[in-house]
Amino acid sequence: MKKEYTKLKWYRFKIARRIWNLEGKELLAELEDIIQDIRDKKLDKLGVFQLQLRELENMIDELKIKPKAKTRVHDPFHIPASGDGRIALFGLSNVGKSTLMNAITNTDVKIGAYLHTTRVAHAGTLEYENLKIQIIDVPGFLDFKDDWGVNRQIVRVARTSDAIMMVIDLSLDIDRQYNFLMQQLEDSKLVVDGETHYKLSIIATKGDLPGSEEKFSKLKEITSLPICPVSIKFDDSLENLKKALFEQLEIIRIYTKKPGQKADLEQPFVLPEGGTITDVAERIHTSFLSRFRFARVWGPSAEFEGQQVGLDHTLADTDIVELVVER
Ligand SMILES: Nc1nc2c(ncn2[C@@H]2O[C@H](COP(=O)(O)OP(=O)(O)OP(=O)(O)O)[C@@H](O)[C@H]2O)c(=O)[nH]1
Ligand SMILES: [Mg+2]
Repeated sequence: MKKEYTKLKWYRFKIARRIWNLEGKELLAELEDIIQDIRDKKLDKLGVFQLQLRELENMIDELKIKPKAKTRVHDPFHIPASGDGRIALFGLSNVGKSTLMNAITNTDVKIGAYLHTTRVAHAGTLEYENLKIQIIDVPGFLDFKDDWGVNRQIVRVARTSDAIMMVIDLSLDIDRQYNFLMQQLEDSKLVVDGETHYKLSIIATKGDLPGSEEKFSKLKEITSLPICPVSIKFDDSLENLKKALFEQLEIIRIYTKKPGQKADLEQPFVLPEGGTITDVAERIHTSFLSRFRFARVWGPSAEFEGQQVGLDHTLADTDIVELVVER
């Protein structure tokens, strides 16, 4: 089962990158192509892929029934993807989502000591050790009658992200927030029977306020999800958060070098965890696969510096790779 999930996780990584910036007919065609690919590779025989297939089919249905707009309407929740991964915030109003967003990205979203300050989605870029991580700040969930469809839009942002961070305020009622957010995840089928293929974890905010420690202990009791406690007042906690966000993406950075030259240590190739030499070769140029002779690896995945490896060698974060190909 674990193996199947890893396979699905990988596959989702590829899907996300294929459809990120597509809309309308292009998106429809790509979705159909992905479904075909799943069937061709017989992945639909694996239980965990069933839900993925249904999700893709639902997306196609939605696209097909959507009446054609005569004029292009600006959708304040549609944010084209950019960077090496995309993370959505997911929480009630006034819990500190925008405050965090401003603290860790290049954006300046309005913050308010009252409810429903943020009305549309905002994107910001978190620069973390040569990676650009896109963070999407959304309005807080409406926990009363949602006449405007805001909750559905928040879910849509989450669905197009690689990871979802539930934001829980440590100065408020923990059970109520947690149960409400879990309910939203289940209602929208982001979580089904307690299982999810979204990378899900919790940011616990306002750790500086009185009583937050007890609330944090309580939160740990009621969930097995990873929790990152933060306070806008503690810089260390914000640094921890950046690291947690990176880890949540489950990606690795691979630096390449040409034979006889120094490695480029600024522009990594970004692969899902478990990526191999094949993935790097494919990214550089398709011809690199057919011309491949061997590779040399320096870094965490190498048994010794400059180890000679083949195409199926599994890489680790911050490895340096040199590919030797036939001329
Ligand atoms: N003490 C303390 N207050 C915080 C912290 N983070 C945010 N706040 C305060 O919480 C209030 C709400 O912050 P926002 O960032 O606007 O909350 P939000 O989740 O974006 O709210 P909506 O946009 O309405 O969904 C503001 O008054 C912030 O100053 C924190 O770590 N500690
Ligand atoms: Mg906000």
